[in-house]
Amino acid sequence: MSYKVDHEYDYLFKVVLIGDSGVGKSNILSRFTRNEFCLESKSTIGVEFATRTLQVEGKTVKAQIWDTAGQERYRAITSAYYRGAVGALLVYDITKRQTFDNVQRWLRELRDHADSNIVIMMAGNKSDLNHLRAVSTEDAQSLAEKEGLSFLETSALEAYNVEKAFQTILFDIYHIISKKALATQEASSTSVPHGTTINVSNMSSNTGNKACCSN
Ligand SMILES: Nc1nc2c(ncn2[C@@H]2O[C@H](COP(=O)(O)OP(=O)(O)O)[C@@H](O)[C@H]2O)c(=O)[nH]1
Ligand SMILES: [Mg+2]
Repeated sequence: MSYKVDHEYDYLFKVVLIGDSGVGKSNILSRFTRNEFCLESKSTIGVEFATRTLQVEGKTVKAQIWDTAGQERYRAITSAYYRGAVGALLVYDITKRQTFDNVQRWLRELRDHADSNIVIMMAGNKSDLNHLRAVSTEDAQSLAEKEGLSFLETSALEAYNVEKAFQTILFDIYHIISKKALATQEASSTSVPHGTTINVSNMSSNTGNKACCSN
């Protein structure tokens, strides 16, 4: 008799989507995980999370990306949303200045609720609407530098830089994790052995996906 051990990935990384309502978080997620885009906003019907598996430096990484179901509108995101997250994509809308001004508020939220080593990428979404631009790339770049964030402009509509944004986050997380693992190995080979758990893959996945776009 044989049995199959379910090891379809080497790492599972939880990444949260945050940012004001209407900036395009759900569409960034559907673009990345299903290559879909919805023109109408369906902010009340959100997914809990969606996953996509990809290769990072020869390892199979499963990205579990969490989306809000519109709670951000009421500033009511709970700490459970951030629990276990190793990455965050903080999205604003390049055509709405207020959504960029609120980036600081989202960073405070991350500081309060998320792991201090969380990898953060800021994304200025809707780059296809350049004619309506209200936030310059330079302003965003200097904020990103000041706050130590990665930064890209994206378009969920045109599938521009969405893939790259997630790849960058996952790559950065992978590097932090593999450095930690190396440090642990070195420490255990030079001193009394002790176990260290790198907590990246023990999130429960009893919550299911709900479709955002049914078309
Ligand atoms: N032009 C354009 N519209 C977008 C883009 N991403 C999202 N939208 C639109 O912006 C609205 C809000 O998107 P949604 O993903 O629901 O935002 P969320 O509230 O942050 O999840 C919807 O009408 C989308 O069609 C984009 O890259 N370009
Ligand atoms: Mg949404």
